[in-house]
Amino acid sequence: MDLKPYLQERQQRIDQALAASLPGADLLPASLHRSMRYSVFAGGKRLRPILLLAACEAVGGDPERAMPAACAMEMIHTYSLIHDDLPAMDNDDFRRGQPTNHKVFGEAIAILAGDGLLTEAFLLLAAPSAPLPAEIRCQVIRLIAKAAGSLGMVGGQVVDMESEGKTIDFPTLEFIHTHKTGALILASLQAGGVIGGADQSAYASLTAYGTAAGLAFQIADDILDIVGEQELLGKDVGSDQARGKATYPAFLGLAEARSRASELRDQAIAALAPLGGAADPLRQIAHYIVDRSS
Ligand code: GRG
Repeated sequence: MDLKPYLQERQQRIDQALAASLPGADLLPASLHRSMRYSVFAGGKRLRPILLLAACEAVGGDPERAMPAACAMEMIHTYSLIHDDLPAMDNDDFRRGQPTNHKVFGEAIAILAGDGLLTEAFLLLAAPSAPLPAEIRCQVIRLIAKAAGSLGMVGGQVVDMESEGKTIDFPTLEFIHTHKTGALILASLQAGGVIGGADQSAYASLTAYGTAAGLAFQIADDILDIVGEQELLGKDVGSDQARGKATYPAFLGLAEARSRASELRDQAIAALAPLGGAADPLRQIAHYIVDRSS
């Protein structure tokens, strides 16, 4: 299969579903809804929803049934980026090639847009229009909530903030990476699997893939912060070093970090063996995660 058209087609379908799911830009309060939509449609890669749909398909499920969960995942991811860019956190001016949300709408609306997106995601997951049995729906809500909350992404963000400018050990670095970034990626795989009807063995394959791919993604992100092109990334490069952030390349050196990312990619792909050809998109996405330029 050719990954580029596959990704483009998925991005388009996800964008359409997101546009239909989010409150309209003219709905009151329009400032808030415009701000939520601004960041959601600022040009993200849609990696997490694409993984969620691909995981559903890999276990023989219908990806359309997984679309509300895919949109919810992108809303949560976008909220995290809006909040991460705030002056109280990374204080970034650009994201996805556009001025950050608080630069356009002001800090208070940016905070509330993040809150709105997080809440909207769970509204979507709980909505009766989502074509899922109640038990599956609850399982998906639980695993996404855990991944996004203090035991997952938010917890990873806190340890990351508290580690800035300090010397940390390697297990702490891995904790930050697996929680701040890895948790949502892993939950995307698991949620897609649950919606697609994965049995225990298929769920274990997706979990192993998601764990390895999530860490590989963050290592690739660390590497891009050093060698990436600002124009392609849509954000400043070199910011990790400027902020004294611990990263894989800072710990291992660039070459070793690259080889660790490749190792994790191979581990992720190996974990998919029991799923056969239906998991081909996930295999290709593992390559893309490590070799991407943005
Ligand atoms: C503020 C609660 C809270 C959490 C923030 C995810 C996160 C936690 C912060 C983002 C900081 C960051 C840039 C981490 C690096 C990995 C990452 C999540 C990159 C952005 O994800 P992409 O590349 O972005 O998938 P797009 O724009 O393509 O969706």
